[in-house]
Amino acid sequence: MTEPSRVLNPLLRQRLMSADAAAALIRPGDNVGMSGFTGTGHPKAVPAALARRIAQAHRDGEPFKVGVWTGASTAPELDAALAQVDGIELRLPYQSDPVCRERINAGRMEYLDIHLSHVAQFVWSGFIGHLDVAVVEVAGILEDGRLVPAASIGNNKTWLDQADRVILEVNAASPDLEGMHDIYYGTHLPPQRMPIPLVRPDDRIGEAYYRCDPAKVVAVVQTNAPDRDTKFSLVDDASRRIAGHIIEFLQHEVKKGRLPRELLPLQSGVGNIANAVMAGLQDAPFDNLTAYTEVLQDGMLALLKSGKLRSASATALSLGAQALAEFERELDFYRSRIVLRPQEISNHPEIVRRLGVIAMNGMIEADIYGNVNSTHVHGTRIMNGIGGSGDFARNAWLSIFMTPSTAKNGAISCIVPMASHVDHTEHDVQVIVTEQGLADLRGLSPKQRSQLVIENCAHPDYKPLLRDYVRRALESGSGRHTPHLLQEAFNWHLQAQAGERMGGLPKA
Ligand code: 0RQ
Repeated sequence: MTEPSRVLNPLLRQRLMSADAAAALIRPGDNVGMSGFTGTGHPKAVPAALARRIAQAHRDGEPFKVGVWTGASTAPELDAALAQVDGIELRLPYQSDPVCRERINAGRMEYLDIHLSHVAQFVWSGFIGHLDVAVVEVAGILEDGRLVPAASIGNNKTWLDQADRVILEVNAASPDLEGMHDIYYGTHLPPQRMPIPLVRPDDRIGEAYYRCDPAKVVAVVQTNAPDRDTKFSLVDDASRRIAGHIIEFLQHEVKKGRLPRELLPLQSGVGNIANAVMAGLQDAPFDNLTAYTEVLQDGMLALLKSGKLRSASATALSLGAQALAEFERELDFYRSRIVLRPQEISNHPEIVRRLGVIAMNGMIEADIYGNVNSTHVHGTRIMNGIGGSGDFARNAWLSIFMTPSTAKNGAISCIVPMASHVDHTEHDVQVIVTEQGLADLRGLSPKQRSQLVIENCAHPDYKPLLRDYVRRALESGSGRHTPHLLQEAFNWHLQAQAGERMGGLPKA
C-alpha cells in the first residue's frame, strides 16, 4: 500500500479502513452528522457503503434507518443513495435531491426544514436529540491530529465536537485550500454568549483547522473523488431581465445616498437567477464589492477574478467544472480573497445585521402583500427547504426576493393573491423582482404594496385578475387592512393542483 500522505497523524493512520468497514460502525437508529453543503465537501464513500448495508438489512427483514443531518444539500451519492433504500428516518436541515423530495412528499421520510444558522445551536442544546456519529470529509490530517477542512465547512465543527464517534473521509482530490478556512471556536450557549468579533466581511476570527479528539475517531477512509459538478444553464432572458432590474435598483439606491458606491456585502442564493445577477454585476458601475454569503458560485468567482469583488466570505464553494478548473489554476489568488466559515457564522443574524448585507434569494411565489413562499409548491409539497434565506432576509439591510413571474409555461402565476405557504413574512420582504419589474415595498402599507406588486411584478396575463381580486376584496369589506377573498385565494392553488391555469384563465 502506498503511504497515505494526507494522513500524517500516527494514531489516526492506524484507523485506516475501507468504506464498508467504516459503515459497519454505524448502527440502526443512529443520528449521523454528515459534512456537505451545496454539492461540496460531502463524504463520497461511506454513505454509499451505508446504503448497501441498509439495503441488505432490509432484504434480511431487519429495520435499519438513520437520521441524516448535514450542512445543506449534498449529492446523489449521499442523499439519493440513502433515500433510495429507505434508509433515512429524518433528514435536516436542507436538501435539493429529487429522490429525497419524492420520499418526503410521499410521507415516507421525515424532514426538518430549519434555518441553517440554527442547526448548530439546536444540536449543542440537545433540542433535536443526540448526535451519535459524524462522517466528515477533510482534505488532510496533520501530524498533531488537527484536520484540514475541504471545500465546505457547514456544520462540521459541530459534528466533530458533538458526535460520540467520528468517521473521517480524507479526499485526495480535495484542492489545497489551506489558509482559506476560518473556524471560530468562540460560540457559546446563552447566557454565556459574547459578541462575535467580526466587523468586516473578510475578517478572520478563528483557526485554519478543525480540532478533533483523536480518541473519538473510529475510522479513517481514503477517497479520491471530485465534488458535484454544479451545472448552470446559460443565462436566459428572464434571469437577465431580473438581474437588470436589481442592478438598476442598486444604482438608484446609491444615487439616493442609501447605499455606498461599493454597495454593502452581497448575499446571493443558489441557482441560475442568482448566477445571472452576479454576471450582471460584472458590467455594472460598482467596484470594490464584498460578499458575505453562504455559497460561492461561478458568478461570484468571475467577479473575484475581474477584481470587481474584493473579497468573499462563505461556508462552501459550489462550482461548475470550468469554474473549478479556473479556481484550481489560480488557487493562491483566490486563497487571499475567500474565507470559508462554519455556517453558524456565515449565516449568523448578528453579523448579517451588523454588516448590513444585501440579501438576494429565489422564491417559489410571493403574494400581492409581500409574503414569500420559498419552499412549498401549492402549500403542501416541499421543493428544497428554507436554507439560509431566512437567516439573511430577516436581518439584511435589503432583502430582495426574485422569481420569473410565471412557472410551468405560464400555467402558474408566481404572484398570487395569498401565498400557499409563508417562509418570509411581509415584514421580512423589502423588494420583489420578476422579469416584469421590481417592487420596492419599503414603507408601504399592505394595500399600497399590492398595487405595486401587481403593476410591477405580475405577468400581463394575470394582472387584470389580480387587480380585480383586490378591488372585490376591498369592496367585500371583510377587512380593509389586508383585503382578501379567502375562498377565491385558495382556489388559485386548487386550480393549479388540478392542472388548470391559475385564476381560471383558459389554457394557453
Ligand atoms: O421546477 O424544474 O420541475 O419545472 O420550481 O424553479 O424557476 O428553476 O428556480 O432553481 O432558482 O429555484 C425557490 C426552489 C427556486 C430555490 C427555489 C418550480 C419550477 C422548477 C425550480 P421544474 P426555478 P430555482 C441559498 C438560499 C429556497 C432556499 C434558499 C430555493 C422549480 O431558490 O430552493 O433561498 N430557495 N436558500 O417550475 C409551482 C410555482 C413555482 C414552481 C417555481 N410558483 N409553482 N412550481 N416552480 N415556481 C441556498 C442555501 O441555503 C443552501
